This record gives sequence, C-alpha cells and structure tokens, in this order.
Amino acid sequence: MDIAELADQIATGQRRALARGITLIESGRKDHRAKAAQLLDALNKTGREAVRIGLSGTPGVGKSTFIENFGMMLTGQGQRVAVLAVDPSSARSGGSILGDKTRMDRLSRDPGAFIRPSPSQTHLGGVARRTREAVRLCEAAGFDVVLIETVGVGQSETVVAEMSDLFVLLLAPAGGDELQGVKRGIMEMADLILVNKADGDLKAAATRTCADYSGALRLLRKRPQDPGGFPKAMMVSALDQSGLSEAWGEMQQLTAWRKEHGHWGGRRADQARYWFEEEVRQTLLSVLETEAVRAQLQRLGQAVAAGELPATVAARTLLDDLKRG
Ligand SMILES: Nc1nc2c(ncn2[C@@H]2O[C@H](COP(=O)(O)OP(=O)(O)OP(=O)(O)O)[C@@H](O)[C@H]2O)c(=O)[nH]1
Ligand SMILES: [Mg+2]
Repeated sequence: MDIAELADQIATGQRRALARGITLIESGRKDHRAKAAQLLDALNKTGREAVRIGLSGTPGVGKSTFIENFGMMLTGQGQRVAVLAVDPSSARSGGSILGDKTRMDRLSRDPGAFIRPSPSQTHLGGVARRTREAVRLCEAAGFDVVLIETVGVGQSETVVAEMSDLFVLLLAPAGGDELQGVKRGIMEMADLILVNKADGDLKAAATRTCADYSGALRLLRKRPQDPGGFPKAMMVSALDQSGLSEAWGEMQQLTAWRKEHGHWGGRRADQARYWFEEEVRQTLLSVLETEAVRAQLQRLGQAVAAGELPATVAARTLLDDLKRG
C-alpha cells in the first residue's frame, strides 16, 4: 500500500480512500500501525479543521433521528458532514450505526455525508483512540462537521468529550420532576443540552424538563470557556425537525466566541496532549498482549501465588525480559 498516494486521495476528498484509511487505522497489526502513523503525519499538512461535535444520549432518546435530520440540514447548506461513533460494545454488536442505517437512510445516501460505524475493539480505550484518528482523517478529507455519536451509558461520554470541540447532550422529556439521573459529571461536560421529542403530547413535558435543566446548568460552576448564557438547554424535535437550525446557530455562536477568545485552540492543544499520553500508555500496555508475555505472566503469577517468589521480584524479572526483547 502506497501511503503517499492514499494520503493524496484522502486529501482530495475521495470517500473510498477515506474508508480505506480508516480501516488501516483500525487495524491492530504492527506494520499497519506504522503505516497509520505515516498516513496521519502526511495528512497533518493539510491543516484542515472541522467542527467536531460530540453527541451523547441514552438508548432511544433519538440520536439517530437527530443525526439524520441535523446532518441533512447541514448538507443542504452545502456543508460536508462525517458521522463517527464510539461504541464500546461494538466488538459484540457490530456497531450501533451500522444496524441503524435504516434510520439514517437519507443521510447515508447523501453525497455530502460520510457515515462510519464504531471500530470493533475489545475495550473502550481502543475504540476511542481509533475514532480520534478517524476524526483527523475526516478533517483532512475536507469535512466541515464531524459528528461523534456515543450511547450515554457511562465512560464513553468522557472519551468523546475529549475528542470534541462541542459536547451536546440529548435528553428525553422527563415524566416527573426528576432530572433523569444524569450524572453531574456528564452535565458539567455539556456545552448544549437538547431536550428532544418536544412535539405532540410530549411538548409540555419537554418544556418543563428544559426549564429544569436550564436551572440546573445555572447552578454549575462557571467555566472559562463559556460566554454568558452557556452552557444552554433548549428544546428540539428531531422527528419534526424543529429547533435544529436554532441548535446549529447556538453551536456556531459558541464556536465563534471560543475561537475569538483562544479557548478553541487551547482546548485542542490540551486534547492533543491527552491523546499523545494515552497513546504512549496504551502502546506500552499492548506490549503485554502477546502470547509469550501472557504465558510468562501466568507462570510467574503462579509462582507468586505459591509464595515461591516475591511479587516485586517476579515483576522485575518480567519487565527485564521485556526490555531485552
Ligand atoms: N416524538 C418523537 N419521537 C422521536 C423523536 N426523535 C426520535 N424519536 C423516536 O424515538 C425512537 C428512538 O429514536 P432513535 O433515533 O433510534 O434513538 P437512538 O438514540 O438512536 O437510539 P439507540 O440507537 O437505540 O441508542 C424512534 O421510534 C424515533 O422515531 C422526536 O423528536 N420526537
Ligand atoms: Mg441510534
């Protein structure tokens, strides 16, 4: 595979090449990792940047419907939109977006859009690193907006927020007066809360829920990266396509303010540093994943358990062997 050629094809926006590049990035093979690094390096020179939007929400809240209609609105304005996903369960399910193509039927056929399911990796760390690299490829390919979807069921919001410029939380109208058990930590990451399904019978509940969240957001500690009025809660109906252009308007306003005040670049720099350290950590850990090392771990582990070797000595033995290769 000629990496320089692949880089050129991606930089000229060829979707097949982009898909091939992402496949390369997702591979765990050692030679592929080296090539992926070359590819990322080559594409860094394009200097292109998209608006990276992280989107999280519990199952059934309307993420797919939102992405379909929000994405179509943007492509209708001439923007190119890429959709990626971080799904820690994708190793088993084959990726949420993929099983979902029917719900993003129009967007998946739109020449201005590119949809890619979550990479299948066994752990969240692996999925996240590869998705973060896929974001870079999409940017280099000239996409204006990259949406990164995740199902809000725990840790995955944090890693998606770590690769996004804007983090959007999609919520459903609450039945009662409870705040749907959204964890404080997740609330604190949100730049925009969208209360979805503000239509028909759910409209009144959505209005109450939105007011509740607006109140809750005002109680959070003020963040330096926010202009007055942010983070903000608003109502949308992904299904009826209402509130979508207003939501985009808010995102653009926030983007412009952060760029003007240095928070945009500052956040990206912090994130780049974070992913660098994460890559080092994960790559070191992956050294333990070979057959030989696993066998040695097992052997030494037994010796330690049987009291034949102190844990410290066993660990040093293994690490010294590793260093010697
Ligand atoms: N009334 C109403 N229903 C909606 C709206 N958005 C989505 N739905 C419905 O909610 C259900 C779930 O929508 P999806 O878009 O599949 O939700 P999701 O968050 O992608 O769900 P998972 O992929 O399972 O996590 C579907 O039946 C949608 O038609 C909305 O704005 N209003
Ligand atoms: Mg979905």
